[in-house]
Amino acid sequence: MFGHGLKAIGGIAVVALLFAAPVTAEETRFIIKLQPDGAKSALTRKARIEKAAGSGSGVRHLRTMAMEADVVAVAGDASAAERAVANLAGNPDVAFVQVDRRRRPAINDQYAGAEQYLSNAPGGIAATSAWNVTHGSSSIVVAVLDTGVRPHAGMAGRLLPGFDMIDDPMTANDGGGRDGDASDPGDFVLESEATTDCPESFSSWHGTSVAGIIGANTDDAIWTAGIDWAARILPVRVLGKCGGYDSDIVDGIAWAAGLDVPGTPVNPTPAHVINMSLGGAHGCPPIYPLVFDAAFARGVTRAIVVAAGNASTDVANDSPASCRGAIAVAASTLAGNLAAYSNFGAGITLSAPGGSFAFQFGSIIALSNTGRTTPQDDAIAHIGGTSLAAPMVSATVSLMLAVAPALTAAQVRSILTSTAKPFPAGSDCSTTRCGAGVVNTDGAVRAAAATTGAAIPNYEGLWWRSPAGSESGWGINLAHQNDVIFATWFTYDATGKAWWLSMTANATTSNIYSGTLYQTHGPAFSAVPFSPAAVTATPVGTGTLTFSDTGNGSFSYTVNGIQQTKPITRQVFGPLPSCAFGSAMPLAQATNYQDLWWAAPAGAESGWGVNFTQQGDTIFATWFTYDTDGSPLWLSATANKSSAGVFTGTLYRTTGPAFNALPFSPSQVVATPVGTLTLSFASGDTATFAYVVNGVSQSKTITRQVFRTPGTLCQ
Ligand SMILES: [Ca+2]
Ligand SMILES: [Ca+2]
Ligand SMILES: [Ca+2]
Repeated sequence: MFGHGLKAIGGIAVVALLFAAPVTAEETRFIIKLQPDGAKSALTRKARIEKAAGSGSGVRHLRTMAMEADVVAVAGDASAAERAVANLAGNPDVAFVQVDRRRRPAINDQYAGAEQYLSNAPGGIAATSAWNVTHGSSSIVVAVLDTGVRPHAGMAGRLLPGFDMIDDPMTANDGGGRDGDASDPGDFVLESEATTDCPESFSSWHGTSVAGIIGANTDDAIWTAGIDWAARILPVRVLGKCGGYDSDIVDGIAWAAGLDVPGTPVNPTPAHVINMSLGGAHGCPPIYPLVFDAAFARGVTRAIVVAAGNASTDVANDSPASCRGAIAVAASTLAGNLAAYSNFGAGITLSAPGGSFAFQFGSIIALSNTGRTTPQDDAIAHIGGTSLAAPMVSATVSLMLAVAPALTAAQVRSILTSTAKPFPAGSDCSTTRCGAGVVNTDGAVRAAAATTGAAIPNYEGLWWRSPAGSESGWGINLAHQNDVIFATWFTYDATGKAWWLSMTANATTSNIYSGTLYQTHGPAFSAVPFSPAAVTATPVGTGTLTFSDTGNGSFSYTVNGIQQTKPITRQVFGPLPSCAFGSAMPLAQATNYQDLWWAAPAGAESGWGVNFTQQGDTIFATWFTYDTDGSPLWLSATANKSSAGVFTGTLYRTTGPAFNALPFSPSQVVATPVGTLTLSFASGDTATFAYVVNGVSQSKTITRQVFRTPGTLCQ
């Protein structure tokens, strides 16, 4: 089982509590947590444990650890030792006893491939798009509990000093126990050192690879691209030769989170995210939920991300991934299937690319070292495993915290799972097998930013040809809610008649939105009732909006085979409001009414609408509806404030050069008054839309069209 013997402590004392005598016989280690000392016995925990164990039990106190727990050793292999401590476990003074198991890096074999996992491919994490929102923040700290790190040139400037938490010098392989140097001396196992449990192996440089997935320097032309360009990596060394003990890992978690660990200095840079690409068999031992709870309670740590393990089994059989509070990450392929090696099951929180045996799905390129035993030169490795999937989630969280530092642990978990990419059709994954989906770095970062209400560039408003006025007569109105822009393009058909097309454009990055352009026919504007069922939308092409900032961009379209690209800019006729998605203020309280509106209740007359662009006391309204023959028709009005919440103006019907005319000559645009418009706002999201057009008078109640809750507010 897990009774890997302590080969030699060799008299190297860690703290005075340690027995200094060398150990030669096989021993099994346990973690013991006592009940609170209700008797106030004034005994040390060591004395209480020895008393509870009784004389002749063979229970030997090794040291105290975090969470007011203790590590003990018992002579004999695991089964013999477990029998020996059975009495101890039943003692009323003992809260729990668990075997101090060894955990291993959750790594697999080597693969060839590229960093496709960063892309917007179906199984990719869309980091490249997230980078349009943020590159990360150097004030965010990600702890990597692993084999330590090499000072790889691909991570230059990104490493904090960290700590070496490995207590057993044989495991540590750096000549001693705990120390302040978390550099990785190699975790190779020589033939002479090998056991059944611990086969001969080369050094893995595992911690360097994991750290590099998170924080390799990006866009610097060398080595790999990390997911977070700025966060600092806090290496906490807990794995060495043959992995590492639960007791060191738990102390490493406590230290990383900023909690007290006996005999160690307090971590001056507590970690916002803790990554553990490690694990081992058996369900969750009780010490892990304790330290997780304490880490979250300390307040800095917002996520503890754990690799699900590579045993192709239910994650319930792997720890600490199965422990309450962990974000358990399974490995997916770029096609959105479960990686062949990955653990799975109801305990998985979500998946991330881990590299695959199937070459065409790509694998993971990570920072490494050429040394087979001791460290030599910087290198890359082509590797796979849930070890690589977990840091993709950790880096996603560090980017989320860069834009929304106040997110709670619960919010982090909720955003990760709610934004995860659903498994594609035909995937062997389901939510009960591989978690909520594949981590969506872009979606998670945008959702995190939305909680602050300000971080996503918002392009809502009326735009026209740049430079301003050069093609006066047509325009495009953008209703922008989170990752979607609903665009209505006011232009002219080949006969010069007012004509509009609409597009639901989805974000491919924070500054590029693309969609299908539709021409819509429907009941005449004056129809009573207006029946949405009679509206038909026909795709006529595609459009892409690309923004260079929140006031300038380009509109590129292909309509009926005609391709054009035009620079566009905001149309300014008064003081520009500032618009944001997800404002804390309810829409009903807004006093700026800029938005896309439609008949109330929402959807009652789906098919027509009106865009309001409000700058100061002026609303420019573009009303998209249908002519008496059902063809698309738009009318516009400049409505000025006449009293509180009331805006009035003249409605115009416009003719002009066809949308594709070159040049588009504004002098050929003719605007003819056809009636009047009165807007009366009862609140920020309810109004009366009253008009008289060619003698036809109507009044309709309208409301804002919210297609991404909670909508966009301008003020
Ligand atoms: Ca050491
Ligand atoms: Ca060290
Ligand atoms: Ca790089």
